[in-house]
This record gives sequence, C-alpha cells and structure tokens, in this order.
Amino acid sequence: MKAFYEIQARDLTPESLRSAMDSRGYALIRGLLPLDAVSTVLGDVTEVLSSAGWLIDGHDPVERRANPSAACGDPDPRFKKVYQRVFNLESFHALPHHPALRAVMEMLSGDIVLVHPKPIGRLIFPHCERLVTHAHQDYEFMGGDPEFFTVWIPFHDCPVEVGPLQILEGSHRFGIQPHQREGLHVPEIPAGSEIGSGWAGGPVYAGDVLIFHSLTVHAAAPNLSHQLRLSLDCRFQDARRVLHPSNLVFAGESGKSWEKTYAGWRSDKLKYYWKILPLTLKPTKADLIQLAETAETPEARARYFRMVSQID
Ligand SMILES: O=C(O)CCC(=O)C(=O)O
Repeated sequence: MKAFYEIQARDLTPESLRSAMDSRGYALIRGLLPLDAVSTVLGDVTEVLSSAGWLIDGHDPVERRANPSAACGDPDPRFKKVYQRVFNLESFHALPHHPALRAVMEMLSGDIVLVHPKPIGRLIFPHCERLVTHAHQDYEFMGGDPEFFTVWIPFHDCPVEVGPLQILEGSHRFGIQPHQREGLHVPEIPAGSEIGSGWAGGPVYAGDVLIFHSLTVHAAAPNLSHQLRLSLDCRFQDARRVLHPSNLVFAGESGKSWEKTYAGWRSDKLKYYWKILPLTLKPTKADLIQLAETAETPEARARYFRMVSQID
C-alpha cells in the first residue's frame, strides 16, 4: 500500500488542495486542527464510554483501553444507546465547525459552505472484524449532489494498528461503483471489484484531517490494538447545491430529534444553523408528502412521513 498524499496545513493553498482533489480524490492535511479542540472531544467521548463500562478500570479514559466483554457495534441496541449519548455531545458537533476546517472547506466548496448537521461518530472496538468499515463511496449513502466532500477526523493519534481510514486513490474518476446490498447491514463494494489506482494509507495523527470526494472509495484498516478507535466523519458542500433532506432529519425509528440532541447544550450558536442557508432539497417537501402516501412498502411510507414531519 502506498503512503497517503499529505500536505502540511501551513503549506496548504486553494490550488494545491484542488489539484490533489482532482487528481487523487483526497488529501491528508497534517496538523490542521489545534490539539486542544480535538482533545476536548476525546475527553467528552471517553467520559461517556467509561461510564458505559466500555473501558478497562484503572486507566485514564483517554487511553481508550477497551473492555473486550463490552465489545459491540451498530446495529446492536447496546451500541445505539451509548452512541446516542456521544451524538448528543455539544463538542462533537462543534468540531466540524472549527474555523480552521471551515477555511479549508471554503477552498473546495466556495464561500457559502453547508456543514452537514449529522456528523457520524465511529467507536470501533479492537479485534472485531464485523465492525470494520468495508470499501464504499459516501455518495451511495448520502444522495443529493455528488459534489460534496467528507472529512475524517480522529480524536487521537491513529497508528496503522489502531485502524485508520484508507483511500483508493483516483477512484472518484469512475462514477458510482456497484455496491452489494443483499444480506449486509451496510452496503459495500465487493473486495477486489473496486476501481482506482491503488490503495493509500498510513498513520493519521490527532489534529490531521483526511478530506475526500463523495465518489472516492475508502475503507477502514482493522483495529488490531487494545484500544478503541474514536473518530468522526462529517460532510461539506456548497450550500447552493442540491441536498437530500435525509441529511437534515432523523428518518429512522429511533425517536431521535434535534430537540433531544440539544437538550444539554450550553450555547445556542450551532443549533439549527442550516435553517438560514438557501438550501435546495431534492426530493422537495412536496415530493416527500407524495412519497409518504405512495411509496411501495409501509416501512418506506413511514420513513417519508417522519422526514416530512421534521422539515418546515
Ligand atoms: O471510520 C470509519 O470506520 C468509516 C468512515 C467512513 O466510512 C467515512 O468517513 O465515510
């Protein structure tokens, strides 16, 4: 596997970033985020994990020493309960809005950037093959306009044995690649069938961010350490481009809501921030109302109904 293409944050220019994104479909920016911003999230997340019994007693929670008997992952209800507490953290939502990251995303998406409001937290126990993220393209999951970018941010140093993300260089040039869905909780591109010009990987350190295009194929390395791997991934786009409304609401059956997410926050600054942006939703609210009546299965109709009820 080749080493990541990396740019030091202090050397980054709009031209170097766009050129990497066009030719390789990604760039690893070293040292972009201040360590205190990242370690605040690490502290908050590990406090939740420690109180849930996921970490071994007698160690500082920020060491992330995994309790093997607690190992779980999505869609296990035990995982979802703890994940919900992580998702509700104010610091978890604040990190993607860090001014240093926003300035970089403006280089790619222009001056009216939409930070998608639902970052995804990854709480990856070691030595659990079933929890390793397999090859996929984010566009397959997010819809909307393919001109969006994902940013992967570890909350701690992530040497290769802790299972950082890997990137299939140049894979964004081949359109949507076939994903297998049958029998899988999460669709993936079957191993060996992904198209690109070679996998790239290597350690990613606290403060680094890995940015990639929505069509860039990526996968995680297995976590072969004794520690949990903790990271988030969030998505950014020009706010004037089309957005799928599922990226703004909670379409599943979990009963999640923005009100519940915000319940313990101290500041109002990042609450509902996207509502003042000139967003173009596709499907539109009118389309969703129709789909809530006409979609093929009762589950799909209920899903559209939940989306309609959360969009105003
Ligand atoms: O962190 C992971 O394991 C998966 C991340 C991912 O798939 C993404 O950032 O889109």
